[in-house]
Amino acid sequence: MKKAFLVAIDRYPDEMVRYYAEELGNLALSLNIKTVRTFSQPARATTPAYKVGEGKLDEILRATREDAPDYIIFNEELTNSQIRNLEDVLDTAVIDRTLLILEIFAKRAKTKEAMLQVEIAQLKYLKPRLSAMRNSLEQQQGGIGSRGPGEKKLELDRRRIERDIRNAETALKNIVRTRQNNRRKRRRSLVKNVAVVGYTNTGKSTLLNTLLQHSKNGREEKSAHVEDRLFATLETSTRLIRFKDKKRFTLTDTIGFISNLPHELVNSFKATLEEIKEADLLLHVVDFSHPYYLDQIQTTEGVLKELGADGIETLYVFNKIDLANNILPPAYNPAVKVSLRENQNIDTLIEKINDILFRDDTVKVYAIPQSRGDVVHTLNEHAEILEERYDNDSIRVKARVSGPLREHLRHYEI
Ligand SMILES: Nc1nc2c(ncn2[C@@H]2O[C@H](COP(=O)(O)OP(=O)(O)OP(=O)(O)O)[C@@H](O)[C@H]2O)c(=O)[nH]1
Ligand SMILES: [Mg+2]
Repeated sequence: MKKAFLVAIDRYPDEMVRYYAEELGNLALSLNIKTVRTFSQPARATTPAYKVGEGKLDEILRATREDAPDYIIFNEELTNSQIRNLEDVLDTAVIDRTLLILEIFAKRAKTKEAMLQVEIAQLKYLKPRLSAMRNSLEQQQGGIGSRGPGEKKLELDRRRIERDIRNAETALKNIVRTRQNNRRKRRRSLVKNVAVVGYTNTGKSTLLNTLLQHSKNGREEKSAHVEDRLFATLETSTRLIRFKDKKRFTLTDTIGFISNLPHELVNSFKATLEEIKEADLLLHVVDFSHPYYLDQIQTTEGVLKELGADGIETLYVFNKIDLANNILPPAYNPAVKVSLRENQNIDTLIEKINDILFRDDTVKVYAIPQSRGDVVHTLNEHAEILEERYDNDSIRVKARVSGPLREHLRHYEI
């Protein structure tokens, strides 16, 4: 296992700095990098050349002589010249939070789509930092970096990077187009869409699995991967959920968010996260046992805003009440408290989802010509049928129908 020093820039109250440093330590750990020392630097003493002040730089330098870390990891993004200056003085590879997160995503990405998105984000991060990254993470681990000294080589690499970005973007566009077509088909099928969002490791994939267990077709659908680590999920995946009374909707599990999520990543994942924008309802999962759950909610809402997905109706799911059962914060409403792992309060959760998603369902009567078996079929598929009888050459159906379905069948309403 490699060793690292962490450097936290102190912009928050003490306790919170410690927590964010711990989160950074966990991120490093998922790349098999162990934190051996943590330094914190008050924000007011930072300098443009080194990020840290000179006193702190000296302290870190002395410590590197004792511990010889493989990396020095900063909790904030660094510029090209800061990385170069720091590496010159410290003679150790310097990594920032962004590069660390990008590296984790790169390691975990499984599908072609996720891999392309990460590649684009990495290249965009790398482009302005080419000259500084000579000691960086990927070089030692055989990742994407291939840079050498000398401006001439550098120019060449920059052009190559631009070309690689363009190629990856084209490939991604093609994949995304296919997904969009599939989504459009779903739209046409009059099924509502629900997206699960939230900070990483809060229980989003567990929520998908829990709802699948309560779904009539639960056994036919594949469950999601759950793990106690940051960024266990790196791709969006969608399942069909069927409750009683023909109440059906699609449920999409998404990538978790984290504070200071790199912009390059948010941008390149925008295509995948489009599904959030098109959702009729967001289930915002919160780890209620986390000391900074309120900050995590704000981080998540910040990213949603960046994606243009704010303003979508949201049900807050305060999870892990088996660990901590707090009083619900009134600002986040409607909300439900659950333990997804211990199956506490799941009925209430399902009831609330139903209430919101199907609240505009109303009872209508239709007269459908017998020749239009397809229309009767649509009703049978999507609506709760209350009464059905033959009336001369038409079929009369009384059913509870959703808004989009009402629109679709307006012609037959009586
Ligand atoms: N104690 C407790 N743990 C839970 C509960 N729900 C989920 N977990 C655990 O929390 C961890 C993360 O769960 P996931 O469902 O993978 O979380 P996620 O939000 O999908 O995480 P990412 O995909 O990494 O963003 C797992 O170890 C779960 O078993 C709960 O109600 N109580
Ligand atoms: Mg997950």
